Amino acid sequence: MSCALSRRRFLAGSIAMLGASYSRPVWSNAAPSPLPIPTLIDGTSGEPVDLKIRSGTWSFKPGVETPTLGFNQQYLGPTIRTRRNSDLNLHYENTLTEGVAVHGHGLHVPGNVDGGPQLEIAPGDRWQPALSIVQPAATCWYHSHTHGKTGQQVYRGLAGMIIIDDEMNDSIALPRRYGIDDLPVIIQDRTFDARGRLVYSLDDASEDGWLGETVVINGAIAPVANVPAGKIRLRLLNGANARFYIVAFADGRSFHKIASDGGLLTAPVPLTAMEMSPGERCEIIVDLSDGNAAELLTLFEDEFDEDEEGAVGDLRDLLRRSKKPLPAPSLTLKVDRALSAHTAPLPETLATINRPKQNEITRTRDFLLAMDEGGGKGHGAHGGHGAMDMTINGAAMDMNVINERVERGVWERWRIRSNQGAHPFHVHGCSFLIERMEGAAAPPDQQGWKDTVVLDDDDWSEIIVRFDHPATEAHPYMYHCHILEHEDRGMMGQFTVS
Ligand SMILES: [Cu+2]
Repeated sequence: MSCALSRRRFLAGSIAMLGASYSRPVWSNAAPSPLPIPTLIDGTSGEPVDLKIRSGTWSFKPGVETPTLGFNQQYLGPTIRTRRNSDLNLHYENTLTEGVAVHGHGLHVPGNVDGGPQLEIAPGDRWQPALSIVQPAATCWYHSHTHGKTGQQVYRGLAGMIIIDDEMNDSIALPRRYGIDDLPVIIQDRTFDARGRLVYSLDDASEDGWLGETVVINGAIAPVANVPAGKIRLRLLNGANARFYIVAFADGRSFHKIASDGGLLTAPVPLTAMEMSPGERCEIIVDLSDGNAAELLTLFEDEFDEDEEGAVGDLRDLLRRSKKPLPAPSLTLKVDRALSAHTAPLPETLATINRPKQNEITRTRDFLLAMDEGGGKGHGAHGGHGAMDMTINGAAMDMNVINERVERGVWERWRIRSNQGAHPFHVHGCSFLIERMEGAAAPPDQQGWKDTVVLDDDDWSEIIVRFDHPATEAHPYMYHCHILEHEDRGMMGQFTVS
């Protein structure tokens, strides 16, 4: 069978000026929409943060309304700002007619406040998790994790960003003015019908998951943000259901990656392009002090041919071999010289990351993510026509089965691979370190704290992980593929920490 998910590993390298012409989308005659900036809610005071799960309508295409879901707002949710060593009290209210579970993705919190599928909020009910934030500064997010419905609920809009600050982040010269030079950038792709309304069907999703045709950034198609003529921090979140992106700028300019899923890297890593799999976050700094607009590209990785050598260092070469023309930019950063700019040099060092010694890693577990022909009997309710069985270590997700039992506070090595294709493997309740990725040593920009790792069928990806919080049988943690249609079809397991 075809396996569009298998792909060469994209390695960022030097990129010359692209100078490529791209086809502008048909709606470019309309004035570009400004980048929507989700409302910022300060959660550091300990006062409850009210998050009403609601239905709404949203216009992705001008003049066309489509039914959506959101937290407080019509689509997506507010950005919640919190801080290490503070309490974050969330008050969810589910006003929908269906149940919703909301997971704090990337948070180091116990299983009973983690928001896995066992913690579904019934229609009309409330859920008030009290979170102690004990982890370093990071960009995290919250999103639907409802059993069998995660894909459609996230697609309709149930996702938002969480920003954690700490003293380390405060002490170094980084842009930090939310909505001015520190921008949330939630990347998703959506498919629309002829009338411009959202289309989604788990049953009709391919084996690769639901791949949208049009990229939306914070819910807007090809928006423009006016920014100062200085350093701009983008908190990129791949919030797509299934799409792997290659992120770059149209003029090939370099940028610095400063943080991965779980926080700051040890030092900024210069890149001209990078891969982002579903669920991942990357904070980057791009310098606009030259006054030129920067056009952010989010290329669909699956539309690029495999490279026999397994690496691509030049985006021009990648584009030459692509099956489609270079897409229009997903986001344009336009310089407004009237805004005061962050121009301080980028710090040479960022965070300290203490890796455990090899002899501290006491146990190894192996995970095989598998897609097999079988009529979808592994998850009959969402099998669909010709759906495949989606399993981890031979078992589809079963709410009544604990698949692994982990000891608290002990380092483990987890080796993960698939029987076909690439998958982003996400683990709840922790940040981990990548030792090997698809058989190779982790590249410098993947050597920081992570909660999602890409794996494939060629070789093992290996992480070292430790859990510092409890997760009981009643409220276990999850590990799963973050292609949401794979998750909803059963590619997920449960584990306790005690
Ligand atoms: Cu998967």
